[in-house]
Parts: sequence; structure tokens; C-alpha cells
Amino acid sequence: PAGGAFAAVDLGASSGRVILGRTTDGVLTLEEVHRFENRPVHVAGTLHWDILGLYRGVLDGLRAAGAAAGTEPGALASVGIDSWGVDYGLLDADGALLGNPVHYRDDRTLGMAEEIEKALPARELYALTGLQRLPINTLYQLAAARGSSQLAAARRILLVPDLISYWLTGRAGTEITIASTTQLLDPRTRTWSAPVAGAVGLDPALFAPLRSPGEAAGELLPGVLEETGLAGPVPVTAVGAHDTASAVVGVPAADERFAYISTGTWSLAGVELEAPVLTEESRRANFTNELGVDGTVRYLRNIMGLWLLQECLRDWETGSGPYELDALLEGAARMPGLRSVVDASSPAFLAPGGMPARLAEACRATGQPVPRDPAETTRCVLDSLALAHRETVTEAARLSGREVETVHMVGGGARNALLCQLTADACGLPVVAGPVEAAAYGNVLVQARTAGAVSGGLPSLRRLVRDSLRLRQYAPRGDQASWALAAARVRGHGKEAPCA
Ligand code: ADP
Ligand code: LRH
Repeated sequence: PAGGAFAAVDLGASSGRVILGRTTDGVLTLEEVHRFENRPVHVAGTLHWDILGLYRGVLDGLRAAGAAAGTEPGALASVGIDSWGVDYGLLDADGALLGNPVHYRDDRTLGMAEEIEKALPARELYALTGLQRLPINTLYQLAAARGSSQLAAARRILLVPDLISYWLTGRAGTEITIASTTQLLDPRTRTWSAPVAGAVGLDPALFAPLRSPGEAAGELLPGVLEETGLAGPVPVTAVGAHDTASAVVGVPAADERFAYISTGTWSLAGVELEAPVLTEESRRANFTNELGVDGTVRYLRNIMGLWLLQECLRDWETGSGPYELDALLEGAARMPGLRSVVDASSPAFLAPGGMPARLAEACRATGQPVPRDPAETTRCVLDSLALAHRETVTEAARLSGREVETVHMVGGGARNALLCQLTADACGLPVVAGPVEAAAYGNVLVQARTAGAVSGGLPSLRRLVRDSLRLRQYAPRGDQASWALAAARVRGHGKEAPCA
């Protein structure tokens, strides 16, 4: 298997992709064999993921992976699956899916944090889970589902990548990095938290056994082999099943003095640590301690990310076709900087719809000029993201004591040169941009290491990424004063845990 290819299934909130990775003579090459849209659907008043559509995309991708790697036994050495965090499917006693998984942007979680905190005060909840207080957390979703006949009939809960893995292999398990996004896992013991499950009245038997990246997760079922044209056995390997965990593996850092920003639909900005930071100050700053590959902790904050721009584009789309991103970014680059900024960490921007108007309203409410056209609005979004990147990187370093000399930007946003430059300017630090498909890199590397095709810890894996592609560097420009002043304009919104 060391000579074979590895298929990384990476499901992002805006698209799913299947990427084939090969390691030859110490060089890692990635080839995208299939990409498919991820379009949520409103059904009967609830926002859902189209989970079967995504599963079809996975099957199509595996078929394409076989076509590229060869369909003879061993040509596809293994498959690894990662996806966005927090969302889940419920299985009944026969293992059948109960309903369509609900999208984390659905508003059913409104008020759930407050509800839970009546039984389990915010400080205790943070001490037990280390998770930021965001309405999307699985815990709040399950709290919202309390009393439903689906939850009553459920015998197992599987997070999205584990559900896909279950359909592919017939084996149910929960990978630990994705489990760490639920707010039901204790990051110190790395086990499910009985007190937190108890606070929402969840039966601990609902949770599947935990597995770690690098462990075996089963083999493709005969039906799956038939449908994809692959020759078995094809093992499925547990990787960092949370896309952000895999993306952090794919950060091409040369030493430990780095911060990462995984910029796609979300911006996840923070540092990599050996142990969680569970202090009261950290809770009030709303930092999360999610688990990473090889026993690490991803100490980070969620920033609304390019979702803000995606939603503007959706709003501006005309009957004549999609709004051109390149032209828009060129226009934004010509606009004066820091004219208006909003708090890009605020959950006020979580829900879909009417984004240009909501951004305009946030500018008006803080006494700043209202963006007048798409170029100005785009500039406002990118300035606001860069500012949130600055605030988060600085706070992550301060609260964790980790020295930061370089900021790595990975994910789709690493292709946005203006965002990378503004982030370098805002942080006053050099930015290294790439890889765009960092999650796929991390996913492939963990599989390759498990198969014996590469070896070593995270520094060795990262060296391979560094040696395998050309990275773009952005040096910081200007001084910090204008960014500090802009930060003062939005400070006080969203940085404090609202429960403080
Ligand atoms: P996710 O994994 O959450 O689905 P991605 O990492 O694929 O997201 O990032 C998607 C985002 O990347 C898009 O919303 C877009 O803003 C940005 N992006 C993709 N391609 C380009 C490009 N060529 N130039 C600038 N930005 C891009
Ligand atoms: C990014 C991501 C992020 C989660 C969110 C739900 O894709 O996984 O880390 O917080 O989606």
C-alpha cells in the first residue's frame, strides 16, 4: 500500500471535494478528482443539509478516484473523510437515518445556551468542555431537539463525517477531533462528558466509541465497491475528521511560533497547543479548545469568514448569471481602506439572507459610512475579516502564552490576495498563504503515515507540505495605529462571551 494513492473526502460548507494524494520520493502531490456543490435546503421551515446529495458526491468522487488511481486491488490504498463540524445524524435501532441532518445555521438553537446554563452554569460548562459559546454547537442543537420523537427513537448519534464513514463501511464510530466540536467532550480526559450529557438528558449510550486519527475505521462495503468500481479491500482510515483539524495538519509551518487562519466559509484563527486553556479569561474571550491530530489542542476562535462575502454574492446575483468574484476583489482593492468595519466575529451574521443590508445596518449603528456599492461592501467585509484576524491572533497568543512570528493562511481564502495582504497589515506579521486545500493535505498525510508511506510527527508532515508546493508570502505594510483605531470602533461586540 505504501506505493498507492490516498483519497481524501473533504466536505466543506460550500463545496465537497474528493482529492487524490500520492507520495513519491518525498514529494506529495494532490489531484482534485471531483468537486460538488453543497447547497442546503429549506424544508418545512427548517434548514437542512442535503446529506444524500453529498453522499452521492462522495460515491462519484470515489469512482473518479478509482479511475485516476487504477481500480486494481491496492491502487487506492485508503480513504479518509473529513467535514465541517458540529452537525450530526440520528440513527434508529436498525441503523437507519432519522430525518435529514439539520444545518447549524438553522435558528432552532436560539435561546438554547441560556436554557442549558440554567442547569449547567457557563463557567462550569467551559471548565468541562473548553468550548466557545456559539449557537451552532451540537449541545445546543440537541437541546433544541429535546422532546422530539426523532431524538426519542434515536439509538446513536453520528457526526457528519462519521455518518458518511458508517454508510461506506457499516461501522459506527466517532473520531475524536470532530467529537471535540460538540461541546459534549472533555478535552482533558478526551472522553465524552457525562455531566454535560446529563444536563440535556442525553443517554450516554447514544454516543459511539471514540477513535483517533490513524486508527482503522473499516473497509468499503461490497455495495460501495460495486457502485464505485473499486476492487476491495479498500480500508477507511480515521483522519482528523473535523476539516479544521485536518487543515491545521496541512499548515506548512517551519517551527512552532505560528498562528493559523483556516479561511473558507469560516475563518478559524488560533494557535496549536499541547494542553487546553480553560481559564475564566479565556472563556470570557470566547476561545475554543478543539482537539487536533496527535494529541494537540486547537485553541481558536470562529470568525464569520468568507460566508459574509458568499452571502453578499448570493444577494447580488442577477438573472444573467453569477456575480464575478475576481472583478469584485479588484474593485475592492481600489477602495480606500478601513472606511467602515463590522464585528466579523459576531453571531449576528450567522443566519443566511439579506447580508448587504445587515452589513450596512451594522455600519450605520456604529456611526460609520454605509457602503454604497458591491465594491465598497466587499472592502468592508475584507477589512473587517482582517481586523478580526488581528484581534483573534493577538488574543490567542496572549491567552495561551504562545509566541507568534508568522501567520499561516490556508483554505479557499488563501487565494484572496487582498485578504492575505490586509491580514498581514492588520497583524503586523508576515503571512504565508497556502495550501488552499489544506484539509485535503492533512487528511492525505494522516492516511499516508498510517500506511507507512511517510513517517514522523506533525513537524515532519508539515515539512512535506512545505516542500511540495510554492507558497506566497505577504510582508506587513503600514503601521498598526489605523487598525487599533478601527478595532476600537467595533470593540465590545462579540468578543465577550455573552453570558459573562
Ligand atoms: P469551505 O471549505 O468552507 O467550503 P473553501 O475553503 O473552499 O470553503 O473556501 C471557499 C471560499 O474561498 C470562497 O467563498 C471564496 O471566497 C474563496 N475563493 C475561492 N476561490 C477563490 C479565488 N480564485 N479568488 C479568491 N477567493 C477565492
Ligand atoms: C469549518 C468548520 C468550523 C466549524 C464550522 C461548523 O468548515 O468546521 O471549524 O466551527 O465549520
